[in-house]
Amino acid sequence: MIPVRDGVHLQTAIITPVDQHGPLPILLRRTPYGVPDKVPDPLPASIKELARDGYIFVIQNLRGRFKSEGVFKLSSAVDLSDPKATNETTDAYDTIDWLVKNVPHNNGEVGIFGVSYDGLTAALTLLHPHPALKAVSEQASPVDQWMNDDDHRYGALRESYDFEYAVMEQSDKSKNTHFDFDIYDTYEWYLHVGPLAQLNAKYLHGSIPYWNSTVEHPDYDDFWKKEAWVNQLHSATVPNLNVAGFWDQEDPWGPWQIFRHAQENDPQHTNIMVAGPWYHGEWQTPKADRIGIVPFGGHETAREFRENIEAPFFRYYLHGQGAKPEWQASTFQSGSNSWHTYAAWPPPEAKATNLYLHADGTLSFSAPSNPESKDLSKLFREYVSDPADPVPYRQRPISPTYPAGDWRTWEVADQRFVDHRPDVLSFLSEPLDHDLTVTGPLSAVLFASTSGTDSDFVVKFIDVFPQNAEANAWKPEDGPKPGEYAQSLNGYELPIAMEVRRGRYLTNYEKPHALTPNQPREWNVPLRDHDHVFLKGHRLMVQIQSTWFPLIDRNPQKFVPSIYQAEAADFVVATQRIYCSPKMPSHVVLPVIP
Ligand code: PG9
Repeated sequence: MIPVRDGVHLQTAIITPVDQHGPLPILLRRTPYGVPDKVPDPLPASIKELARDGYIFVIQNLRGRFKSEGVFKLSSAVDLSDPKATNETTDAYDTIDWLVKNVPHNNGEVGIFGVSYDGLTAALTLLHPHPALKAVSEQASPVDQWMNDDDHRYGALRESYDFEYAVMEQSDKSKNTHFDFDIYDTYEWYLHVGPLAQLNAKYLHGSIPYWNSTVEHPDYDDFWKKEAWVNQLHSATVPNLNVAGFWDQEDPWGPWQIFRHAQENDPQHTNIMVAGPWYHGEWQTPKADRIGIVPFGGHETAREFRENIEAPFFRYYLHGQGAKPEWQASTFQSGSNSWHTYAAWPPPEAKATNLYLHADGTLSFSAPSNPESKDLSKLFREYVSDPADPVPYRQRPISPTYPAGDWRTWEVADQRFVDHRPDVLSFLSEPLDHDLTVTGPLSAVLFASTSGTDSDFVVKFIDVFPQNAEANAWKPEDGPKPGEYAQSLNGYELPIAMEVRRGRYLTNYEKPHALTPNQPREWNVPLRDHDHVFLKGHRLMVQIQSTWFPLIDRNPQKFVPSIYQAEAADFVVATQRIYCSPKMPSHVVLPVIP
């Protein structure tokens, strides 16, 4: 029980190697999920490579979780101007101070690392690092829960995630609680719940503080701005290995923001970025030789990352052995299935290239050239979006988020399951006649209108595999076993980048605005950083839709002051148009490597 500045004690497990006797560095992890009560045997894959170098591993429960005293606020807010305040930055500082003074045989050098919440607590040390802290590896840390990552996407609420996560961490101090769904398919359950206010009215009754804060603060107000801790970071304070997954279903964005903020002032080149084709934390699994059914060409990407990047990083900064990484970014590039290093990210040779949506449902690198014709069918495509029949974000039945089930890999799910719904528009290219390498940040520009006064647009950018991408596993004469036919990459529609924008926040995040019905306007949709090769023979696809449920809460499509107070009658059908004309050329912007 380690004391911190306000007298609170934090429950901490300290695991010291029995076969290494010299002074050793400390590797700290701070978590809300519980510390081990005995030494794990065998050691988890995630620390096997590190353990070979010799560390004193320290794992601590955050204040208010399990036996740690105090209150768990599920908060990233850090106020450095208040000397009496405690937060995850000060708790880490005080813990490190105690550890270097009290743990026998430590060498006075500390590292901190972890994934997701544990990554967040690692990252928060960057705001005011203890002098003994010599290396950080934040991995999948969120940075601004209104703008992106776990809880929202540019203000659009991640309904199922925010709700289920808040229940998990704030129902009971001494455990991780899984919400008890009484309908197997959570898509059906959330639809039955109805407007969002019903979640508190019917189930939580105001008992979960973080959920209450979420619904009390729909807009980007001071509450969320204080949570957005990364805006206080403007230099590389401690060497930091940022790690992100390209298919991270929770925190794909934060690590890139931390990397970019620290990059503002990094004269020693100690702020580096690693990204791979992973789901949330997949780099901690034994191998990661695939994600879902998509293989990585025989690479064990997780083991390779730990052996060749993570362990050498801590070895250099905490043991003083080996070489400093020379690169600024390293990725495992999907499609080509190969490791790459980049002297700068994004690579300067990447050329922004527009891929245009056409009204006949095709995609191409040539802009729409038809003169602004009177034939409306040549100017736009349209669909009807009905909040009563939302597009599922993955194949039903949809499992609860926790325990994780199919949640982990939904971002690589084959999008054929929705590409013929009348409320999903698909745009498809010809097969590529050469490999297309896309490295760096992607974005989309839609020219779109709605007949409503508020609305969402979801953009999905997809790699369509050829119909004969691979030989099927079964013998033609035997045929596939039940379920096996779908376990093939033939014709697979693999999402590479996906994002949602909510109309009410197009002009201003702090103050929502109604849209003007049927008036097309520009929607900018950031699609994050990627590194993928679309192979020769593959096609490119863009899908557009206006619901993504229950991942994103349903937009009523009628402007109301707060969607979280909307009533059933506010949810209306809307006609959505995507413009594909010379004056309004909807397109995706790709960073293409020549
Ligand atoms: N994505 C989880 C989380 C991190 C930080 C805040 C809230 C949730 C996690 O996996 O830990």
